[in-house]
Amino acid sequence: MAALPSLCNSPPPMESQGKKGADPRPPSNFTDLISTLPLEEGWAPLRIRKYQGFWIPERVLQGIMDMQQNFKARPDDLFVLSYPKSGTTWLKALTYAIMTRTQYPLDHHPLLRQNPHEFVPIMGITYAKGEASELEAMSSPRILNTHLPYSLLPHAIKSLGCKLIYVCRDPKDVLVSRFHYNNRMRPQAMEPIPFTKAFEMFCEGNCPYGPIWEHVLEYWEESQRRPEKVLFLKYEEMLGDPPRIVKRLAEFMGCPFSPEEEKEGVVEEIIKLCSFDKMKSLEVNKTGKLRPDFVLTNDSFFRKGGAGDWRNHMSPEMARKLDRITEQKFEGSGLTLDAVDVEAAATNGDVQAQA
Ligand code: PAP
Repeated sequence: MAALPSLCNSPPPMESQGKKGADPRPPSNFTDLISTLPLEEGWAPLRIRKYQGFWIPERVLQGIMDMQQNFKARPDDLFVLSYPKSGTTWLKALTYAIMTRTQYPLDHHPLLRQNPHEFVPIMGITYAKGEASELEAMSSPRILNTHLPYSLLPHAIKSLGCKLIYVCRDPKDVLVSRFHYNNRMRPQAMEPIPFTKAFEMFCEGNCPYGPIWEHVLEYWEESQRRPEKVLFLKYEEMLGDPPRIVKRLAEFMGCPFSPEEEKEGVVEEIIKLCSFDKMKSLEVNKTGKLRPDFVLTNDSFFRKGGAGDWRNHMSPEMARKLDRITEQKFEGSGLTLDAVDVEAAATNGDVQAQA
């Protein structure tokens, strides 16, 4: 296999990085400020607070404020960004597999033994745990993740011109995914959130990291201004043409596939390794947990996959209402969510994530 450019040569396998345990540096104390921010409790057990225009889960807010002030970006950092439940886990797996493809044979890849979130840490949670030193201990180039909107990213990420990859998804499927994920967080004694209530909160923008439309638009606009630094992807496009997206990702990351790699089927191997069915079938993703104190097991990241599950949850009126909000919010931006393609495919059954 041909030698790869630098970004792909020295991967950061998290399994061997940093030491576990608390960061000796105490997190900054922002609790007074946090208690004054507007609170939404409808997504219990999550509590979300409105901070700089977006609803951020209270449990990570202090970590996020700490991160905004103290995160030390490196010019070769790569960021995987998304509104939650938009395809983050898949994008993490793909970027990590692309970056490390010469270090590990794809049939013995670490992604077969560990969940993608272990290789691409969620920065806000790491800071909230007081473990920022783990990020500092990672070797370059790092792949890092946050659900923060563009306007709330630590300034250094922008001023250093780090590369950003954003994935968005049809808001209707995002809501359905969030609804199930949130209900799984609830202790058994708690009634599930009724879907109609989740729908209302989502439409109001009162949803973790919401409003979704402003979140998506901020990255969309930045990708139009700086296409060489900000890659904007759609989950439905990833489902529709994985080879094109995987090649596009590798080019953007600075490690395109060589003609030999393409001939050897490396692109297809990566797609297969990171596919929904493969990931869901792995023992670590059936029973494993990201951390012992995390409420959910890894299987909660692999529910159904694909596009169009909103049809099983929403009336046509609800779907039209949500689509209308999306159209109004995106009007004039040049962004569409390819609702037509998804519609067409969905008439033949849901668009399923590829095996
Ligand atoms: P996160 O924000 O908690 O990290 P995220 O990975 O963004 O979640 O989104 C989860 C969704 O991606 C789930 O959708 P669903 O609830 O509609 O099923 C999950 O099934 C889907 N997903 C996870 N991995 C893959 C994959 N490899 N291919 C396609 N979809 C995937």
